[in-house]
Amino acid sequence: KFLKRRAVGVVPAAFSGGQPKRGVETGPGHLIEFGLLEQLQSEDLGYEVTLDESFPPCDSLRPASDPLVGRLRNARWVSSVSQRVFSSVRDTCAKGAFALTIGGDHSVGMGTVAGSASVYGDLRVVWVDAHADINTPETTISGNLHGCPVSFLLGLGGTTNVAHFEWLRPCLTPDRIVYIGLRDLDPGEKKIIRSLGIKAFSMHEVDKWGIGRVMEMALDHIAPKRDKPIHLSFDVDALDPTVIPATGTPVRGGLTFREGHYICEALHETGLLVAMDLMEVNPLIGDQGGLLQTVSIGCGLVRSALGETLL
Ligand code: EXY
Ligand code: MN
Ligand code: MN
Ligand code: MN
Repeated sequence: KFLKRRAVGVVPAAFSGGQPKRGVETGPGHLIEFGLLEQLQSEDLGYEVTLDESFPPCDSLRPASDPLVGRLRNARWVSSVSQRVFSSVRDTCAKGAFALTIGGDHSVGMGTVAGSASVYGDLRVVWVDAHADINTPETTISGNLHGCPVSFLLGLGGTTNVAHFEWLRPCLTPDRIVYIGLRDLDPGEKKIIRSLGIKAFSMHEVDKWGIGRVMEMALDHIAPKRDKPIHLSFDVDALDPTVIPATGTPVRGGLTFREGHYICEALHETGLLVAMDLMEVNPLIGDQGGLLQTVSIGCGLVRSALGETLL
């Protein structure tokens, strides 16, 4: 309904500055090496695929000095990389193509969603994650910005006045985002979600209703008439660590392989999906077998969101 062309623009967000573990900046390279782009071009899917090859390597945008901004770490670096991601996603969406961002840590989610929202003013967001990523500069305990992108998108708790983030303006409201897969929230994040009444399907709700019903309820909340553009921000740590071992902040009790794919399939079926992020693939966590499994399943999730079916 919204995409004008059967085309995908890929942003390889090779970035790790939103959290302390190295390795996650090599996630995009591994996904591409595994054949993600060819898979999307294959006979089955048949997309025209464009890789943003001008995306700079992680360290090239790293400032010489990046002092703490309050508790926030690497604020200048996260801001400049996120702004770069923002432009690339915005340009892809403006061309009527599907914007696919592969990561890389989830801090750049502020750039991906801001980018698609700048083209699709009425954007809705499905945030699939073990974590809510909604800490503010005041509530964050770790100071890691991959735990904060949603609060920047909503303009919560002083995020509109954080140094270096002047380019980022709030582009989302609490009624336009829904969470799936949550199970590891900081106390301040729970308070924010409750007080803003943000719709969230934690693993408890997935257990209770099943993923089929959860997807219906999630869509009824953000697009009751099924007529709004949707951005899927998928953190691979939403899946159980037995399924996705190569990620930096694994939390037990996660989504199954099929539940993860079902989310992507159900969103594709709506015909409303305009953008997807696949984030937090960290090839340096765990062994070679776990890496291969993570990368192969990561590619499968993207293919499902872009229309691959089982039959
Ligand atoms: N809530 C914790 C923090 O703010 O540091 C953990 C965040 C992990 C975020 C990962 C990307 O989803
Ligand atoms: Mn997460
Ligand atoms: Mn995340
Ligand atoms: Mn994570």
